[in-house]
Amino acid sequence: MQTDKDCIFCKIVAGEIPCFKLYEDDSTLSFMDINPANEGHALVIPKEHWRNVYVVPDDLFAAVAVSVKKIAQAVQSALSPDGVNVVQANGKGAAQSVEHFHVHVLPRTLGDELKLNWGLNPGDMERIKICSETIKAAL
Ligand code: DGP
Repeated sequence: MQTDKDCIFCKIVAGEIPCFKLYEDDSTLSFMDINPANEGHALVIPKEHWRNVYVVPDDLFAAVAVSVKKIAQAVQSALSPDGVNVVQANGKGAAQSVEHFHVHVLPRTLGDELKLNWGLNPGDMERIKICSETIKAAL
C-alpha cells in the first residue's frame, strides 16, 4: 500500500498517532476532525496515500463515497443536525491543508453561516470524544 511517512493521515492509518475512529473497512477509514468546523465534523479517507481527487484511483474514490454515505447517515441519525454538507478540497486555493485525499462530513445548523474556509481551530477533545461515541452507536 502506498504511504507517505510525513503525512499525518498516513500516521493515523498506521496507528502512530491517535484518532477518534468511527469506522473502517479494508480500504477506508473514518474519524473525527480535531479542528471541527461544527460539532460532529467527521472525515473519511482512503487508507492508501493519494494527494487529491485528481489522482485517487476510481475504486478508492468509490469506496470512500460508500463510507461517506454511511457516516453521513450515522451523523444525521445520531446528532439530528439541520443538515449535513459533504465537502472535499483540492489544492491550497481550495483550502486543502492535509495532502491526503479526504472528505469532510459536516453537520450544519440553520443560520450557522459556515464558510468554506472555516479555519483550523482546535476542538474540545472531550466533546469530540462524546460525539464520536454517539455517531459510532448509530453506525
Ligand atoms: P482540509 O483543510 O480540507 O485539508 O482538511 C484537513 C482537516 O484535517 C482539517 O479540518 C483538520 C483535520 N486535521 C488536521 N490534522 C489532524 C489530525 O492530526 N487529526 C485529526 N483527527 N484531524 C486532523
